[in-house]
Amino acid sequence: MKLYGNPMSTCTRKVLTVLAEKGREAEFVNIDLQKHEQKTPAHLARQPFGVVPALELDDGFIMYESRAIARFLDRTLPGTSLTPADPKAYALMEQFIGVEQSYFSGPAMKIVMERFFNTNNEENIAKGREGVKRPLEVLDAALANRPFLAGNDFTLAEVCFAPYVEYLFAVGEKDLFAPHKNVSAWWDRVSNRPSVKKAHGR
Ligand SMILES: N[C@@H](CCC(=O)N[C@@H](CS)C(=O)NCC(=O)O)C(=O)O
Repeated sequence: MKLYGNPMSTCTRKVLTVLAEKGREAEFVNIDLQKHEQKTPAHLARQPFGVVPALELDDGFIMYESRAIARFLDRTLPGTSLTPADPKAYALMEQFIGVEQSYFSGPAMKIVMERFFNTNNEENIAKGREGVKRPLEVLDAALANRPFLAGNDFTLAEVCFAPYVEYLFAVGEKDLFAPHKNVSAWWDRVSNRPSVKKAHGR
């Protein structure tokens, strides 16, 4: 199995987290985003939108889209499932993956990009900070009476949120989390998980 990705990429990190949870390694093929290797014909043949990651199985099956890959690996690799069997917990997991994708990661990355590349456009940062406010409030309320977003267990919902939260802390935005005690306690649990540490190069 080959994973075409970049170790700094949030989307690649979701896939790496699932592999680490399952105790599996894929052959990692580094796609250099600075050199635009994601736009080469060879990579476009695996990922027609010219981004990472893409997964290639030993039988030649190729797929892309980080959340789809995460679900596929969780379903096919042996080990503890990251998808709840209980239908309501499953619904909550999918709901929060939707929250991450639709409301959180966009504004979070707006902040991260400005800080990470030192462009520091304060207008963009303010928009990003405003954007993540409501999702963080919603997460905080959800985590008031359970340790993880879908219930008692770490699931693909945490896998999907972790790379963006990791970057917000890495670029010094920890004050965003200070008013949200439940989110802060949750992040303590999530960020100390060996799979999350490994996927994020810690
Ligand atoms: N929806 C895609 C998004 C992939 C994506 O945007 N990847 C970023 C890195 S996290 C990328 O390759 N950026 C390089 C570019 O846009 O050229 C997924 O979840 O896999």
